[in-house]
Amino acid sequence: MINYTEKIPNNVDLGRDRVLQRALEHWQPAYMGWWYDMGPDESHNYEVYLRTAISVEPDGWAQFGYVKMPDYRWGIFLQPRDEKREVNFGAHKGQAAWQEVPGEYRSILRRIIVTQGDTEPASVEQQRMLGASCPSMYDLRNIFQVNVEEGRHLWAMVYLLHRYFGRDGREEAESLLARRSGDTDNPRILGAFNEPTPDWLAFYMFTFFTDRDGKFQLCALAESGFDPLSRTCRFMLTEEAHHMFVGETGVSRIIQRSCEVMKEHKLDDPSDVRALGVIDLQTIQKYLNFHYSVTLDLYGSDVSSNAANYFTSGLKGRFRETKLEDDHVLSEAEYPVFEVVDGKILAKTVPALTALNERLRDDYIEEIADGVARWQRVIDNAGVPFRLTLPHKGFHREIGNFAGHFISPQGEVLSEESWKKRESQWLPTPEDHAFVQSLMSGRVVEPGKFANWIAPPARGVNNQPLNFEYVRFH
Ligand code: BYC
Repeated sequence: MINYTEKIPNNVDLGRDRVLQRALEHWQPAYMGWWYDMGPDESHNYEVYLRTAISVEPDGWAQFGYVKMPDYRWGIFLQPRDEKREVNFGAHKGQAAWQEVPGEYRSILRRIIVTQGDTEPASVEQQRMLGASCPSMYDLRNIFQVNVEEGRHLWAMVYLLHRYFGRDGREEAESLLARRSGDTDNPRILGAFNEPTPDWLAFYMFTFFTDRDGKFQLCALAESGFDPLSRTCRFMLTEEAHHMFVGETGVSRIIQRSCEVMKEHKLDDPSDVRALGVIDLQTIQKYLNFHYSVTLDLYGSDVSSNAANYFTSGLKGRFRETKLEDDHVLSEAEYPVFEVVDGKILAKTVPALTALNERLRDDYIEEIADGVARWQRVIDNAGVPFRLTLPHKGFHREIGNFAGHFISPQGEVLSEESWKKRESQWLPTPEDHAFVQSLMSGRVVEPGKFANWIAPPARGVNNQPLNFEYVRFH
């Protein structure tokens, strides 16, 4: 029997909600079973300097201390309710925000919540072997922080399923623990969450690119007229920011270290750079191309009636919906999308309502471009003549109008044959992966020490020094 207020910090009155307690009595042990099987490998006895959210107050959402991860207090938090909140877009604009699920939208709402929820355990599964090759104790602690918070984000979606969707919700919550990233019979729902995350460069790229899809999708769901979903996503966003920080600074530190070595030894040929035990910038560009293109697919088709329905129903809004100055109904508005016609990429105007996936993807691309520009500054400051570029939106896509076409990073439409010939210049090859992994053959865990291929961060976690014992192994 679980002691709810002790074990599960929450602001949803769990101590008095018998229905929710009964649902969790079954699910919580299954979740722990999943964590033992699929959570970070061999980590169960480590004590990790983690932040735990114990309330939504400013001093409650980031409590730091040593925790064994299976004892992490996965909590259930919603941003406090605004009694005056309304549905802010779509056909129900102006109605009071819904506190219960509108009957007619039950199944599509459940589907959105399940799709969101499915990504959270998937990412933990993708990252589970990385502890064995961490570049420092600081980085090891950070990946564990990301993992426990993805676990909490699963709890957040499961709370909604249990509390608002009855038996169907309980079944979906169980299925979230049954699917497995990359499994051929029972894979995770969305493409990028079935790709392996085989090394730390891939991990940082994933948290920079793919966690940022998480941010944009959560922002769109935070606009939802279904108030509990909105409030849940708002609180999740506070945690998501740290995951993107880990990714951005991780890649930045790798670039910095490579540039330092290139400068010191006055060389820029990739094989010379590799010989000195750091990652050449060409390989970093290839990883960027991969993670960016795979993540662009996560936004769905450029023209989507699903997306139009989600919006018109008031379930999923646009990025910063309430800050946008238009009618929030989009009955007349148009939006450009691209398609490949006779070997050319042409813009085509479509009803904005159907182009909402594309619009969110464009908002995302804008933010990504800023982050890549910050990486470029690290290269420029080192005086290394190399430019990191974002590939064309159509490059290496499997979902939407570009799927089935062969677009180069520069945006040329190629034949399959000529694209395939150059693929190894654009995307990481098995040899590139083998090289990156050869640098990460063991873990670096002496406090204050960092692997040769990455620079130390500017500062430690929660004002602790860099040589702080972030993980105690026993
Ligand atoms: N892979 O009309 P369309 C995060 C399917 S990440 C495979 O374009 P829609 C996180 C689609 O399901 C954020 N299948 O799709 C990050 C549909 O199937 P049916 C996760 C795909 O519905 C890091 C069909 O293709 N949250 O939080 O407009 C670590 C037609 O599609 C994919 C969400 O995604 C794909 N990439 O848009 C941890 C928010 N894309 O109907 C966590 C919730 C599409 O033919 N999800 N399909 O069976 C949604 O809003 C929508 O489901 C999507 C897709 C935007 C993803």
